[in-house]
Amino acid sequence: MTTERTLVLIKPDGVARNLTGAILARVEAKGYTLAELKKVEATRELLEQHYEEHIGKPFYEPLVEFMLSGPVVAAIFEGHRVIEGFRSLAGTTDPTTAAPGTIRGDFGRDWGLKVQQNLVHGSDSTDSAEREIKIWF
Ligand code: DAT
Ligand code: MG
Repeated sequence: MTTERTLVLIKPDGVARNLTGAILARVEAKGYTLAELKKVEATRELLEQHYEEHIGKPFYEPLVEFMLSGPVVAAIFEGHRVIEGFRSLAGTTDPTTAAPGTIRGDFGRDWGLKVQQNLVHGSDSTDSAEREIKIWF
């Protein structure tokens, strides 16, 4: 069995709404192991690297502004197929339509079409996980 790592971020909305513990508990309950954890004030430079694939898209600036609006909690979780598994726990990008039972589906609120306020980030491949972990840790 191969063990994978993923980067999980609790975004500023999740931290501000005191959902950090509830979100981390769901990931642990699924059976994944918390390897690293810290609270971070992101910088524009860090976010530019993290969201490099989205530079130039219409939602890029609002996304970066949102991620600078408060502290973020960064975690590394480990486990078999944790990258796919965490994204399944998180639910689809838009909290309004994310399935009930998922983090975004259960805790996401519609703040007026601000899709970026979707509580969590999870890496989407082994390559992006290793790239993102280097950026945040
Ligand atoms: P995900 O976080 O589900 O991997 P993504 O990588 O496509 O989604 O986008 C990164 C973040 O950017 C996402 O969590 C929220 C924001 N975002 C994506 N698409 C958006 C859109 N159409 N409008 C506003 N924000 C968006
Ligand atoms: Mg993504």
